[in-house]
Amino acid sequence: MAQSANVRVRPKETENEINEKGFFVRQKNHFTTPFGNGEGKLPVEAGRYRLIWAKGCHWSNRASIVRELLGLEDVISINLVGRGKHEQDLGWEFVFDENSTDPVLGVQFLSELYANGDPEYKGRATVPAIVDVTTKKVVNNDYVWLTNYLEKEFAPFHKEGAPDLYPAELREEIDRYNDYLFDNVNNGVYKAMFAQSIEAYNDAYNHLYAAFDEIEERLETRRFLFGDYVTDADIRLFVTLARFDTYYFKNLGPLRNRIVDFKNIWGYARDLYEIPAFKNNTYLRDLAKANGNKETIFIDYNTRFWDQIDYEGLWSEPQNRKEKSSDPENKFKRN
Ligand SMILES: N[C@@H](CCC(=O)N[C@@H](CS)C(=O)NCC(=O)O)C(=O)O
Repeated sequence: MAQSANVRVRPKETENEINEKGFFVRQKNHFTTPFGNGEGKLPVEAGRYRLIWAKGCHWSNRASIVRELLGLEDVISINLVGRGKHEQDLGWEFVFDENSTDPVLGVQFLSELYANGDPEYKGRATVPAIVDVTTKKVVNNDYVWLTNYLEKEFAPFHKEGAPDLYPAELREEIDRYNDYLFDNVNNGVYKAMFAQSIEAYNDAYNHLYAAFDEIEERLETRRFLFGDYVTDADIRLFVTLARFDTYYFKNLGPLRNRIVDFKNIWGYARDLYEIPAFKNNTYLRDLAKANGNKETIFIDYNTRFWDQIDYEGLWSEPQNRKEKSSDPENKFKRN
């Protein structure tokens, strides 16, 4: 197939997103127009948007979980991207579709949809991306607020009895906690993994484990981060936890603890994994999948064992987190 002029070679983080001290400084989200009613906002409509995400990417996994928890499957369509093999790195591609082409949007690479959204865009074409199917343009890639838009602005389209993941009385507190999670955990792992100086690495590593210690303590008395019910903050934490022992550990160097070593955090992660929307959107085996060469000596752990480990079985082992709740049979506050 002839390649569209809109396909871009992927710019490298190590060339564009590292500061003079070796710290990773993430590129800014480019498409940040909020959803809502009124001028300058993206209209909230059913059938107009498509969520593009990737199994490995926790920023986008958040949105795929929330979409399903809220019953928005018929309101916002969805598709997955992956990596294809090309001489140059061309970034995310619709590799799971026939002819590697998204059947609704008719393109092969995510960068084409970014270029439709802004021909001058020079950054990495990232997921999550929300595409307006009427224009085939990326209209929002603001992973920071995306789940909150689904929770708040798309409320008229939620299924009956959908969970209230972003209760009005907790919003400020959830936002503050989400910022903390972002700096120390969600982006904390990336700060460590992409650090180009040992100073930057140690700084990120120390913040990450200090946050895990705080969370472990918090979860001693609460079933979920904000008490008896799952909120937006739990989804953000879960998606990083799911990748930690399966995938991130390889690039994090010697670990102080794995997730399974934290009594509360590990029980909490499994409590969430029991919920179908979490499980359906968490591809543990794919996260761990390795493509190292088994024929050589000194082979990394995942290359040797990923196909022997029953990740789903491990994550489905029983836990007793119910004990921490005053409403043990319900994980959600419902509207
Ligand atoms: N939009 C954010 C965060 C989302 C993000 O980093 N997504 C990653 C996957 S987890 C991605 O899509 N990367 C594509 C690429 O780097 O080519 C960013 O621009 O940094």
